[in-house]
Amino acid sequence: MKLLNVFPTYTMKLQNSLLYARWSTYLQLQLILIFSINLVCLIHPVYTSTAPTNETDHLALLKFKESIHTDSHGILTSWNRSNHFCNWVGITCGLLHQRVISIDLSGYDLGGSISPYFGNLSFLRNFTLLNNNIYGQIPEEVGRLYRLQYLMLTNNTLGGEIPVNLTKCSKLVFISIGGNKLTGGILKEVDSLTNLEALYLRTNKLTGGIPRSLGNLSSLKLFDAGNNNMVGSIPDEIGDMKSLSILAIHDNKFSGKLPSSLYNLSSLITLSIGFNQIEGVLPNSIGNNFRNLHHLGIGWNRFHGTIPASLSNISKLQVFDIGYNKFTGQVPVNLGNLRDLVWLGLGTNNLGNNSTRDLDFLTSLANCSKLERLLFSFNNFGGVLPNSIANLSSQLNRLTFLSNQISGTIPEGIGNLIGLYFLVMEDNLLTGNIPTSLGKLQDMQLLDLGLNGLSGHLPSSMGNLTRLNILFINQNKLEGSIPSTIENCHNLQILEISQNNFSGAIPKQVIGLSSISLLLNLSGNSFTGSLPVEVGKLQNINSLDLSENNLSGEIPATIGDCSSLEYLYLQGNFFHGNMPSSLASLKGSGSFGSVYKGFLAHEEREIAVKVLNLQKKGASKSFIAECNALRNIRHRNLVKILTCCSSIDYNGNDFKALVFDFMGNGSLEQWLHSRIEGENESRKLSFLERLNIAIDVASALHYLYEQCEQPIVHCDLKPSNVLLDNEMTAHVSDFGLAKLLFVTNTISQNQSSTQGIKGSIGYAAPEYGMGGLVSIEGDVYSFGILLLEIFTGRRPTDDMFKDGLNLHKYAMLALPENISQIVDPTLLQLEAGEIPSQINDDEPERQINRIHIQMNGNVQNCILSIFKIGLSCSLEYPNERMKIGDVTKELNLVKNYFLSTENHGDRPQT
Ligand SMILES: *[C@@H]1O[C@H](CO)[C@@H](O)[C@H](O)[C@H]1NC(C)=O
Ligand SMILES: *[C@@H]1O[C@H](CO)[C@@H](O)[C@H](O)[C@H]1NC(C)=O
Ligand SMILES: *[C@@H]1O[C@H](CO)[C@@H](O)[C@H](O)[C@H]1NC(C)=O
Ligand SMILES: *[C@@H]1O[C@H](CO)[C@@H](O)[C@H](O)[C@H]1NC(C)=O
Ligand SMILES: *[C@@H]1O[C@H](CO)[C@@H](O)[C@H](O)[C@H]1NC(C)=O
Ligand SMILES: *[C@@H]1O[C@H](CO)[C@@H](O)[C@H](O)[C@H]1NC(C)=O
Ligand SMILES: *[C@@H]1O[C@H](CO)[C@@H](O)[C@H](O)[C@H]1NC(C)=O
Ligand SMILES: *[C@H]1O[C@@H](CO)[C@H](O)[C@@H](O)[C@@H]1NC(C)=O
Repeated sequence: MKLLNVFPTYTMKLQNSLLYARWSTYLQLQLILIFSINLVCLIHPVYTSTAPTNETDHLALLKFKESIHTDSHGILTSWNRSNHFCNWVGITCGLLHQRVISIDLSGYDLGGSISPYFGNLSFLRNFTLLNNNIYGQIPEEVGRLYRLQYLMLTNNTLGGEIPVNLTKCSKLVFISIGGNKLTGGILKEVDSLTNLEALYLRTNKLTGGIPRSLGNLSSLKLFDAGNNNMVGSIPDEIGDMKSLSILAIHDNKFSGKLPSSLYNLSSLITLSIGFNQIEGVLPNSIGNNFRNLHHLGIGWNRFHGTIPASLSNISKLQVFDIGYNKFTGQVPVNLGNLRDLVWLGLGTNNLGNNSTRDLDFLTSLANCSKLERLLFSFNNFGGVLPNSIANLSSQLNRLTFLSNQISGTIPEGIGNLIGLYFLVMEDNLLTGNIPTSLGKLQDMQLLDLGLNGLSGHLPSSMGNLTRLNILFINQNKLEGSIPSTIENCHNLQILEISQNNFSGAIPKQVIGLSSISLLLNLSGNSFTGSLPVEVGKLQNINSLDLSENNLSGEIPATIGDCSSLEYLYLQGNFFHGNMPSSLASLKGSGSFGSVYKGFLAHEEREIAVKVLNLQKKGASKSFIAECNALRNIRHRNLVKILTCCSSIDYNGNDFKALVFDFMGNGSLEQWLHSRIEGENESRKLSFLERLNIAIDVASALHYLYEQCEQPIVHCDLKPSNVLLDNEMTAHVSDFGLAKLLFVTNTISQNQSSTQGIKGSIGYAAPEYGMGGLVSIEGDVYSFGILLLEIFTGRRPTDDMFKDGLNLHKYAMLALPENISQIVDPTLLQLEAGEIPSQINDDEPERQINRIHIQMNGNVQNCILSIFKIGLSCSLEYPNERMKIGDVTKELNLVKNYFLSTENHGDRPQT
């Protein structure tokens, strides 16, 4: 449920933001650098040309203006006849011949398409429309601009393919068409652009592979095709681009190994290939080839092997990111030679050996005075944190080593790392106290020390961390009281300190931290006393967990002020009194009939609360009495009622709620009739599973009728009231509701108020429709229908049941010879040993199944017996129906027979 979601989201964010730079600043810098250097060369004298004239240019510009529909800054108002076109905003003309040589209209939010007339601007050298909303295609008339050097259209919404005619513009130096929606592949004719220095295609929808002809572009310095849908392996020819400085193809689906020729590109400054499926090892010589490399980003691929020691020779390396691969072995201890290192990303590999030497590399990193990020989560690092971490760069802002086997204490010297704002040590074997010096890290935003063996008190210096958003110290052995200084952490959004040995009262400063918007989890400690009324200050909180403590007293009504609360866990305390009615006004409640609210008793045990929205004010005392009676009813096939609450809500309406065990596998209704979302092959119930469910339900009814103090009639048995737990054991829910509602409605009883409890259409016994009283026989009828539904897969309300045909008759007519025609086809397929890839309920499908699938004889016998039981239960006259005791007996006999026959064809139980 929601609480559980908090963690994956958090971890995901952590992994994305901590471990990976998806956007390289270095790359951008380079782009701007190359771009601006070359633009300087633009203003050259212009030569004459015979055919097109200055008038052609004039017309082309007017046409250009015409196809721009949105100009919110009014840039094109200057484009008028009272003003020579050479003076129009964004236009540069050649000095001699008054012809347009440059159009530069970047970042004006211009919306519209590119007129094909622009192909007539035969002197055009620069066409720059960066950061606008230009849509449509790049006109193939671009091919006529044979003087074009700069085509800069990045960050628009251009679609279609890159026109082949573009490759005729042989003077092109810079193509920047990233940030669009271009499709198709990179043109193989690209090799005709022999002057090309930059090809920036990042963030489009390009497909296909990298053409080998790209290797001919010996002037190319920048190739960026990142964030597209490209596939295939990197061609060897890439190694021919001797000028290449930036190679960025991250966020695609490239696979295979990097060609060895790549490592010959000694000019490379940036190699950014993360988020692909590239495999292989890094060659040992890597550091001796890539002497100029600043940025090596190969994360989220399938590399394996060890980190070559030669890396330490890439003296300019700033970013080294190999996270999310399968690297093994030790991290070279000479990484400290990389004095410019800013980012070291090693997370999610198999580095380290759980040995004492694993963290030796940390000591050498003291030389890297520019280090900002040091990430080595999800590896096998063992050993203890060296005291030398105190000597790491004061620029270090992120230090994460989530999920390793690092032991020992947290060195006090960690307080020297005053740049830290992300510190994640969760899930290691750290022991000892939380150092007081952590309080010096005043920029801290996320501090995660959870899942370790830390002991002692939570230092009050934590109160100095006023920028802290998230504090995880759950699952340690911390004790004592929570320091009230925590109230100074007025940016705290998540406080998770569950499963420690904290004791004493919950300070009102903590419970009243109104900044907490996501989660406050104090569960599994030894807090005593009552819940302070300040709890009402948690107005933005989503999840509050106080379960498994020693809290006592009444739950303050102010809890109803926590208007964003979706999950509230109070179990395992000594609270007394009623649940405050104010809870009824909380988010999540309020729709018709019954509302389930997710509550959680403990991580292992979820519960559900059913709020009964009653219009009538009722006898609360009887409700509670009835409810308490229900609480005493325990059977392995009944949903356990944990508690009930009854009260008046703010509006003066009755608030009545039942608290149940939460059933992990949903309802039988879902299993029989809906495919599980997001799964192509939804798991279907096997024969044995269905039989077990039927037996479970029958046993529950048997218990309700014959083994309770007073017989309890269910009145509304149907698949949605049969819930399945994690072991697929069925539990009947909503039993006794009829009586509860009856009690509640006695004051102004009328027909309509009791109608809802006489069952649901299709399952309600025929006599109910004729004013008959609710009865055990009525329930048995519903059970019979349920049984037929379980094995036919047909709802009693199926469209086919009309003109006197109903599920009972449908089954009766098929017996005994034709039962394979009515059995749930998915069951036939399952019993025939196949798992259906897609189950379609329509008739042709059934026909095919009938013809092709031979039902196993034993199964057939069993199903026949079951249908007979279903039919006997759903007979028209109440006194002719089978007794529930006989039903359970017979169903058990069927099961025994089924199990005793060998090779019964059932799928193995998981
Ligand atoms: C075009 O050039 C001709 C001759 O060079 C000149 O007379 C005319 O005014 C120019 N027109 C524009 C719009 O600049
Ligand atoms: C034409 O452009 C000039 C120069 O920007 C401007 O001052 C003038 O208002 C414009 N005329 C019209 C009719 O928009
Ligand atoms: C595109 O190139 C082709 C082949 O050279 C040529 O026939 C066609 O006219 C060009 N299109 C335009 C609009 O210039
Ligand atoms: C394109 O947009 C992105 C995201 O807004 C921005 O970071 C980048 O600098 C833009 N590119 C150019 C060339 O302006
Ligand atoms: C590209 O290079 C290949 C050999 O690597 C050569 O055959 C081809 O002619 C070259 N193309 C151009 C346009 O130079
Ligand atoms: C790399 O360069 C070396 C010499 O500089 C050469 O011997 C080798 O063949 C090249 N490797 C590839 C794959 O191009
Ligand atoms: C680093 O480069 C030097 C000089 O080329 C070389 O002698 C040394 O072996 C290299 N170091 C590693 C670890 O490869
Ligand atoms: C150049 O553009 C084309 C459209 O692409 C027009 O059809 C031509 O008439 C135009 N030529 C001139 C001389 O303006």
